[in-house]
Amino acid sequence: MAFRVLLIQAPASRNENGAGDLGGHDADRILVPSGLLSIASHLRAHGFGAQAINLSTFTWPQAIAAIRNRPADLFGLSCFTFHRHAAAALAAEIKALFPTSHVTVGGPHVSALPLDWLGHYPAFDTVVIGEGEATALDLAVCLSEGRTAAGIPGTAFRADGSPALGPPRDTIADLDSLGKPWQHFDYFSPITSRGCPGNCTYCCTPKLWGRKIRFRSADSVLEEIEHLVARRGHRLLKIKDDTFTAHRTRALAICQGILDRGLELRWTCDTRVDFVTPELLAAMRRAGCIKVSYGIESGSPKILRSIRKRTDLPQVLAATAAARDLGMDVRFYLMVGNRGETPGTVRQTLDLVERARPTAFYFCALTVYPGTEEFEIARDKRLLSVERFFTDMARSEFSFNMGESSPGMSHLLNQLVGKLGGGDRPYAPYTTVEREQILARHPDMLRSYTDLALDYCGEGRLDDAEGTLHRAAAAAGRETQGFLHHLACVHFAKKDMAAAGRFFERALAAAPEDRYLRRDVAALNAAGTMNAQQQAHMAAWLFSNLRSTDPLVSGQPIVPMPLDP
Ligand code: B12
Ligand code: SF4
Repeated sequence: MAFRVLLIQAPASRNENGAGDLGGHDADRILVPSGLLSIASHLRAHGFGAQAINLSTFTWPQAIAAIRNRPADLFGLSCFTFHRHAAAALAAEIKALFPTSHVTVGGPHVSALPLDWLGHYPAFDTVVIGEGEATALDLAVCLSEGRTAAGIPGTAFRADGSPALGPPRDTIADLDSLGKPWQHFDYFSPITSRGCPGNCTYCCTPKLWGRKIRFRSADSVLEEIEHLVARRGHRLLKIKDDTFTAHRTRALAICQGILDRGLELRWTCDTRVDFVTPELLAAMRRAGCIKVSYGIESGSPKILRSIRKRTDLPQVLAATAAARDLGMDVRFYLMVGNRGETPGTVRQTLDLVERARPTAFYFCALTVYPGTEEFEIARDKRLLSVERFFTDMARSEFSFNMGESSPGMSHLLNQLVGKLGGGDRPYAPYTTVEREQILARHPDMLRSYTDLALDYCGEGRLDDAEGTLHRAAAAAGRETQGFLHHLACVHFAKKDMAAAGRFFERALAAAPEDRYLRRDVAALNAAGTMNAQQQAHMAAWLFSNLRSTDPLVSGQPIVPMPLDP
């Protein structure tokens, strides 16, 4: 029988109620196990029929049921810190169900603690440390040939019952040589590079990926984007590199390639304020970038030094102003509770938000992960030990106030994290007047028109919206699919059903695979005849769809469903 490999993203916890622990269904927190998809594709490219299933939104009983029906010779789990207990428990279930199978695990959490992990959990046979594709392939080849898995480079394994380390494994020099996940799986979050030029004290990227950043070529990234857009109908992609713009000329080539290939999509990315320029942001905007998220962390120069962020406040203000000048959404990732934090430095952070005016921010308390410098510091201060990651079952993660220890500070942090933490907080949205000014400054950028048109729609100025969209088509020199989709919705809101129908039809003819368009058309077809109130609701729904930055993934994450097609 062919050797069977099953790769698994475990649920968040042993919960009975599904995705509650994932912080709701915020689209930016939907777990797409890109690492597993990459490994599965790589194994497939080398002849292994690897399957991947995403159980991140499953309840525990659903997860067990999914495993029970899928026997394999090699099981591979992915492990973040937050779901380490669930990953360990799932492995124990797997071993009980399939005692002769080999169970391995990889990911940022176990890569930092490979020997401890094996020492605590007998259900795991090996740990894959760091980058997993080449190591997983070696493991699959060894096991399928009936050889021992002991001593494979890049793993921890058991030697005479005791955990031991294999030799280190070199990182993969040419990322284009890896398998192509887009040919096998449906997802919305490409990863186009590995590593980061930063070396922040709270982050495990430097240890996991090394300080030398590696990039896929622009051609490979464009092939992926084109496939996801044209074949899978995604019109909204979230590029999830640590620092997407680290290689300026590559980022420019990707933007130019999107235009050259005539790809119509909206996309977002994460980066650092010291790796953008107004010119690069303009190129990104032209290519459909709607949002850029910056790792800001703090508004205090002292804190930025203490976490080794290597950015300064003028850079934050300049990078935000440059993105706002173009009408892009700007999200700040912020932290509180870092070493040196005082009520005064927290206020500096809040002041920075006020001065810079991002369109959203995301506050987190300092969380200490293994494999980071903060972990070493917390351990030296006896605040945290390796052992607690295994024994403290109550906590998914460990957040600390490493700053001033005072009742005033605790009160402030509780208030802040309680009030502002736990997800995106919208802030300083663009006004319609600002949108008009942006269009006046950037009449060559199609997003300037659609954003303004949607603002007009929100104010019930449907004629203005229609006029703005026609100006967009004139500026583009053609009726783009996005134009047709927007115009169909405007006509629907104007109760001109015949025109709406015609525009929807033309939009579908231009892009039959577009899942956003198909969703809207299907909903309209299913709705049948509507009274005035229902029609108004439907129009509002259509406009909110056009604005939405939630990727549309069939069945994920609301309905538990494997990612494997
Ligand atoms: C995209 C992303 C997300 C996405 C989706 C995550 C996902 N993939 O499922 C979202 C936005 C949802 C997210 C959320 C969070 N994230 Co996040 N995220 C990332 C990011 C930027 C990229 C992940 C990725 O796809 N990488 C690329 C792939 C190829 O790498 P990989 O997944 O690590 O897999 C490789 C190896 O690890 C290994 N491997 C992994 N699994 C397996 C399994 C087997 C069997 C084998 C053999 C090998 C193997 O091989 C893979 C291929 O080489 C990483 C940073 C980074 N650069 O990796 C952070 C990161 C993974 N996130 C992190 C954190 C902390 C979080 C949050 C807790 C943040 C928060 N406070 O809310 C949440 C947790 C999720 C939740 N509860 O909602 C940390 C994890 C630290 C830790 N020890 O757990 C990271 C490492 C960032 C950092 N540097 O600190 N995240
Ligand atoms: S810039 Fe971001 S990814 Fe890079 S080391 Fe700092 S926190 Fe980690």
